[in-house]
Amino acid sequence: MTTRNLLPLLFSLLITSSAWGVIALNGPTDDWTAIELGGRSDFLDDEQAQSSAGDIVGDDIGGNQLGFYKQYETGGAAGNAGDFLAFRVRVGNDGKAHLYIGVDIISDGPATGTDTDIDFYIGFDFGNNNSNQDNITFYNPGSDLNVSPATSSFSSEFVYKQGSDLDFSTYGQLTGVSSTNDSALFNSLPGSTNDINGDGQDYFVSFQVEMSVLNAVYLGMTGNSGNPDITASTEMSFVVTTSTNGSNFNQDFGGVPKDFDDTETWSDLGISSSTYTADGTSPVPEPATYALLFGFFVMGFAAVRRRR
Ligand SMILES: [Ca+2]
Ligand SMILES: [Ca+2]
Ligand SMILES: [Ca+2]
Ligand SMILES: [Ca+2]
Repeated sequence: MTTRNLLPLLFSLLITSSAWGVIALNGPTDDWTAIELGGRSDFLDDEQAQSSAGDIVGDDIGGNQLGFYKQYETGGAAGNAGDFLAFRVRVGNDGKAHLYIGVDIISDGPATGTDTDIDFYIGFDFGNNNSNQDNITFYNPGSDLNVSPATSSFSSEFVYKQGSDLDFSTYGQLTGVSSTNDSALFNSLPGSTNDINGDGQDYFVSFQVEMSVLNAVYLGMTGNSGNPDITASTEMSFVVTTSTNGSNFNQDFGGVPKDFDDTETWSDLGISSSTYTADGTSPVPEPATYALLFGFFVMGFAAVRRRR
């Protein structure tokens, strides 16, 4: 299915959305689920290109001001109708850059196992000196493996929202970090700041997409039409990157410092996020954790039997 003949489908989805779970994009971080990348937010001032824009910033593990968040709101209708999935990334300043969230839908791989490639990207062009429109765009990965920074690219795209749309601010916002949107600042937590990397006020890049559209893109544009619908309980993991040119990943990779081996896979680099359900607020336990829990259960059962 090409991008063009996907449009009528998306349009019909838009006009049939009856209940709306729109998310307040500038709400406090306490309303969001903080997600670590490689066990942290990211490093500071670790951009690849000669530009200070697009630096993903945040506290180390366990901090109060992390760099990457998600949020889910159900529209109350059947299935994913009216549901929204939102992302928020903290960047060092409001310079012009392009943000990409890579999404791997878990367990849509070959029957022999779980795939680890990125199924699609959602991009947001931002920046207060941005002469282009602040589009929110879905991207179909290119024909490369899409399992590492070096093997990732784009092919087709579908522009979801344009900066000129009258309702754009409902879908995408670039807002300075303040006590309004950062709960650590609001609560005056020790060490909290609106400028983690020391170059002036940090900014939140926040955007949301309707789950019905995300699902239509996943099934249609990316050629996953044989797979189940993406719903609130669908498991997924994320990578976060920025770019200064909008055509390849040339700036910051969430979770790794400036110098790293970009031929290593996202998972070997440790910068794929943990797995979350679309609406999850904590990671899905990994199979090994289930095994450990089962082990404790068996041991506990044996202890009970011994006591009898
Ligand atoms: Ca960074
Ligand atoms: Ca800053
Ligand atoms: Ca996948
Ligand atoms: Ca980085």
